[in-house]
Amino acid sequence: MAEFLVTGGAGFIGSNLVDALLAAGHRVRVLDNLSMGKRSNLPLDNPRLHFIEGDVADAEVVAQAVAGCAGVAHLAAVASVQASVDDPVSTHQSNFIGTLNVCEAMRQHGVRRVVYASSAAIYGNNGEGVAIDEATAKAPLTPYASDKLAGEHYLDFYRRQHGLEPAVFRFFNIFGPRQDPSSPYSGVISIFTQRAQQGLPISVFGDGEQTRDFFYVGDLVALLMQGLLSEQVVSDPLNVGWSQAVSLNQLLAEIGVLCGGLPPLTHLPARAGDIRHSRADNTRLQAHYRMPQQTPLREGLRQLLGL
Ligand code: NAD
Ligand code: UD2
Repeated sequence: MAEFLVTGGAGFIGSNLVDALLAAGHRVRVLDNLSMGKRSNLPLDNPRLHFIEGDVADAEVVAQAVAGCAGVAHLAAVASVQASVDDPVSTHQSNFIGTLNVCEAMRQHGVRRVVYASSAAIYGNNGEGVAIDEATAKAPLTPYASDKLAGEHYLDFYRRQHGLEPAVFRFFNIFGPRQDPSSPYSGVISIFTQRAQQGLPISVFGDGEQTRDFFYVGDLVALLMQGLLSEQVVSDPLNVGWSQAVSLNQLLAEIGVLCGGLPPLTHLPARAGDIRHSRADNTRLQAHYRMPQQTPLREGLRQLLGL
């Protein structure tokens, strides 16, 4: 069994990946600065887990964390798009310099495989209303999206120049246990389920007929594991979505069924710049990865609600 580094491993997606790697018998190092992640997301008493509290913007810390690993899942980032708009300079340290530090540390230490968390945000508003494929023109509209796209380009440079093996995934809307609901810009499912459980009013921006392609974190982890462990990986970036459109109104109906009713709904104006319909074309992903059996929305919500 090998040892893997998960940057951002104390966060939502990272900690779910850590659980899967440990369950498969591997050893895991986590590098996280706990800006969003929590110690309580990690099984710290597991002797196969080594937690390093540190910053991916610190090249020396990253080099130490990378040395001797079989591969890296690079998930550390300030995941809030709004935070990148409010503070582009500081988020760039985490979201871009952190990625460059990971590339450089891997080159130094001869580690090849890296799984990279890119985002549908790199497409901006392009492809709205159709299934978005990877050839869709890129339109990074925010510092967050620009850093993610730049990270993709740097990983490709290190692949060509230094033999890195990047597996690049462009996540659409991921949901599931441990997603933090505390900001207004948190994932809509984390906000709606928390408020439904607490009986607090729910704000719907617009008419609720906007659609998203929701992907359960456990299904994502199955793909990330393949990205880390497969003999070979395709270097082209791959969209991660089910190519299924679910409206917020459908989502609310599902949550209502599971919670035995919904709190009052308040309709507010649509968010400025909100994308009306976002759906992945996942043909390329299907061609290169063993797709997990889809966790249906209702089952994912059940897990999230602890039912
Ligand atoms: P998250 O905030 O729960 O996880 C990110 C983790 O990175 C946190 O634990 C945080 O403490 C850590 N971190 C942030 N800056 C750091 C730094 N400078 N040094 C070390 N650790 C740092 O968010 P998440 O949803 O689990 O996101 C994981 C990755 O997936 C991120 O790269 C994010 O941009 C990407 N992503 C997520 C989604 C989604 O739908 N959740 C969509 C697209 C892309
Ligand atoms: C997602 C990503 C974002 C970026 C973007 C790129 C998350 C959390 N956000 O934004 O980082 O990658 O995709 O396209 O993954 N809404 C409400 N009420 C609420 C909260 C949200 O109605 O309390 C609406 C919101 O206006 C939007 C939909 O729900 O229409 C989904 O919102 P979101 O923030 O979960 O995700 P999204 O797709 O806007």
